[in-house]
Amino acid sequence: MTVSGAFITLEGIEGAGKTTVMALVSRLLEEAGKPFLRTREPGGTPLGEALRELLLGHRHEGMADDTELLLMFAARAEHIHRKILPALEEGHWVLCDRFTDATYAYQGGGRGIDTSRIQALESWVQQGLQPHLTLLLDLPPETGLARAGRRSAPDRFEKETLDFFQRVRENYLERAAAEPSRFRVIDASRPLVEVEEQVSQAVTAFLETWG
Ligand code: T5A
Repeated sequence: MTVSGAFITLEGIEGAGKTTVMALVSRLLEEAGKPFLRTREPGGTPLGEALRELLLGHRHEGMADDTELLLMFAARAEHIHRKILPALEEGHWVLCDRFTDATYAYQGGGRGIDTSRIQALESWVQQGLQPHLTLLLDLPPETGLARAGRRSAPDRFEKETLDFFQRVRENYLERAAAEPSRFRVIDASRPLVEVEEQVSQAVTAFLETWG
């Protein structure tokens, strides 16, 4: 696989501000003259969006943890083959709202699925594909859930306990500490203008190194 574009992901618990920050990163890439694809997980393709509805909606409340994990990777396989790899191979950048770090954080940290099973699926489905830069918007779950609650009715994940989101947050932070060259941890508890400043610095520095 030959790629010239970079693959950037945004991560964080609910209400961390990923959607809000996505607009800023898009603007920075536009200003830098980088053609890019903006997408999200689960979703990003017609089949992926259909799987997203099954995963986030309330029709299948008692879904088994393994089913949830496999559906996340089914949506991801479709996304990688139909959208992400073709875009990267054409030299486009890819800006994605969540990727596999979310699986480690939610299905691993949150649900308690063994990491080795997630790693096996990751290696099968991704064949070595990894983000080049991951912006982790970090904040206490209480703050994130309050923000998300003001925005819309809770989806199937947003109905989880505070404890669940605490485990998700800790898992994200552990991953960021283990891979400091890929992750930039943003303090998302700060007012939006400060969050945007942190993100802007991180993306500008990345653009300089990528060329
Ligand atoms: N999932 C996903 C898994 O379990 N495994 C996986 O492998 C994957 C890929 C997806 C769900 O699927 C799960 C995780 C998720 O539960 P989603 O829609 O991608 O769901 O994610 P959400 O986190 O639900 O998206 P949200 O829209 O809730 O959160 P955002 O995008 O992080 O937050 P945003 O930008 O919409 O902001 C929320 C509100 O806060 C305000 C905004 O204006 C908005 O009103 N806000 C701020 N307010 C004050 N100060 C700031 N700094 C603010 N930043 C934003």
